[in-house]
Amino acid sequence: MKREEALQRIKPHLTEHRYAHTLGVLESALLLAERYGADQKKAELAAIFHDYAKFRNKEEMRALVQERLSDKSILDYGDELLHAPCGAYYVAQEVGITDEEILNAIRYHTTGRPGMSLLEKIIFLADYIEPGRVFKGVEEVREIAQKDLDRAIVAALANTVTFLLKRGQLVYPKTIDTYNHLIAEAKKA
Ligand code: DGI
Ligand code: FE
Ligand code: FE
Repeated sequence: MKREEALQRIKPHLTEHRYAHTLGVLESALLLAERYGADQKKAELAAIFHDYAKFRNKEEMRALVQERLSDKSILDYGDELLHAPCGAYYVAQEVGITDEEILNAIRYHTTGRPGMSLLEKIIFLADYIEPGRVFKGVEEVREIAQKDLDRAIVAALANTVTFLLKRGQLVYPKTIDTYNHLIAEAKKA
C-alpha cells in the first residue's frame, strides 16, 4: 500500500490533532528505521496505522477483547490500553494488512512487551519522541534515541510509569516486564 493511500485510510478515523501526531510518528519512525536498519516500508505502514483505533467505541473494543483476542489481561488496566491490540485486529480485518511484524508493532505500541522486534521498538519509541510531543523528559529520550534504541525505550518506560504512579493510575504489568527485560538484557551485554 502506498503512503498516500494509507494516510487516506486513517484520516476519517482520527481527529486533526491525532492525524498530525501520526505524521510525526511517521517521520520519527522513518528516521529510526534508517538509523537502526529496519524495513522502511514496514515502519511507514506501522506508524501510519498505529493509532487507527484511538477513537473507537470503548465498549465495542472491550467486547472485542473478550470475544476475539487471546490476551484479556488489558481489560483490568484502563481503557487507554484497548486501542493498541484492537487497532491491530481492525487493521487486519478492515485494511487487509496481514504482515505480523506490522500488526505486532501496532499491537504493542502502548505497553511494549518483553522481546520486542526491532520494528516494534521503533514504533514504540517513535510514538513517544515524535516532534509534536512536548512532555517533560522527552528531549532527553530523543537524545538517547540517537545512540541507543533500548536505552531510549527504558527511559520512555520509566517516564510513563512515573507519570502513571504520580496520578495514582494502574500500571499494566507487561509495561514493567518490558522495562525489566530491557534492563536485564543491558546488564548481560
Ligand atoms: O495513543 P497515544 O496517545 O499516541 O500514546 P499511547 O498509545 O502510548 O497511549 C498513551 C496512554 O496510555 C496514556 O494515557 C497512558 C497510557 N498508558 C501507557 N502505558 C500504560 C498506560 N496505562 C496503563 N494503565 N498502564 C500502562 O502501562
Ligand atoms: Fe497509541
Ligand atoms: Fe500514538
